[in-house]
Amino acid sequence: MLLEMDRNNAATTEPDPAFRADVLSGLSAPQKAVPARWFYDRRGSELFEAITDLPEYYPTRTERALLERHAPDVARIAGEGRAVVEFGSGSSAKTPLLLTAIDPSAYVPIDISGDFLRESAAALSQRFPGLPVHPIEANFMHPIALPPAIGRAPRLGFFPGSTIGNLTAPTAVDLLRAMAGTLGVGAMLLIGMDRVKDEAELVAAYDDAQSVTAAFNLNLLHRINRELGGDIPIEAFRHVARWNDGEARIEMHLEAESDVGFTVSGQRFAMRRGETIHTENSHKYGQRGARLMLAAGGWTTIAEWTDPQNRFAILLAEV
Ligand code: AVI
Repeated sequence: MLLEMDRNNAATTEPDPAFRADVLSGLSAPQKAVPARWFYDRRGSELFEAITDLPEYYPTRTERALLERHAPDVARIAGEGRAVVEFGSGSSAKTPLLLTAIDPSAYVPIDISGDFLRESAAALSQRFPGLPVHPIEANFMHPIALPPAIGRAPRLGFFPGSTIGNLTAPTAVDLLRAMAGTLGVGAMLLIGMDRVKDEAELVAAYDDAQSVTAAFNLNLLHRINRELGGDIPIEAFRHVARWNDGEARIEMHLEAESDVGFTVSGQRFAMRRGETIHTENSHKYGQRGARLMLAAGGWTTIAEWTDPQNRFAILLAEV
């Protein structure tokens, strides 16, 4: 999964103005915060891949098992011959499970990172010879015109990984509406959503024993220092993952362990000991909450599958 690739990893390139603006305004707010999409430079993407293999991080393997088991059910309900449109396709790691079952008329992966997108689209074309693959490099938060070459077959959107959980409810609803706009009349959507569960299990998934998630979180400070000319003393910060029960979400923060001062892009910032930079929300959903959010986004849930421990769900919805 990759929301934002490292277009600015090299110290020689100009800083991304959007990254700079987000960091400077986020560090100036009373509760300091940097949007989670900036985690995914090259190192951050590697660390995220490592997270998905951790014993504590159950979502990836649970969703994979659900897709292995229930992709034929999806095919039975959705019917064959749909064009599959994957949002934030990244490495398209789970896609073959769906494509094998559904026998699509075309596959349209959409991702903001063009290089990554083309690489994984080429790999998929090799694996499914004869399947028309039309990668689109775009931000899927807004409706996107699909290529006319995919014809008028109804579409099946695919949004795995509980990536929706990284958005607040209003943004998630906007995204679901944009997806409905992109996919058009008669569309269906297969979406992965993480479940509310025992707090200890959730916190462990975001604060693992090997500290890979800590490295993922702290990598954001390295990125700020490298790309925005910062001098943040990274060793003065620690990774914190906490459950916010009122919002039903895991929050990740970077907490200052002493009073610190630093400069980013020529601007001075100060933090008191214990003060945090909020770096990520990962919302979890009950059955009702998941369906309500889909409904607010214009989708009616028509089927839902969970694992025996009800850790994760995949939902099939129609417009
Ligand atoms: C990408 N996203 C769904 C992950 C999640 O679980 O919220 C990102 C992540 N952050 C820490 N661990 C994984």
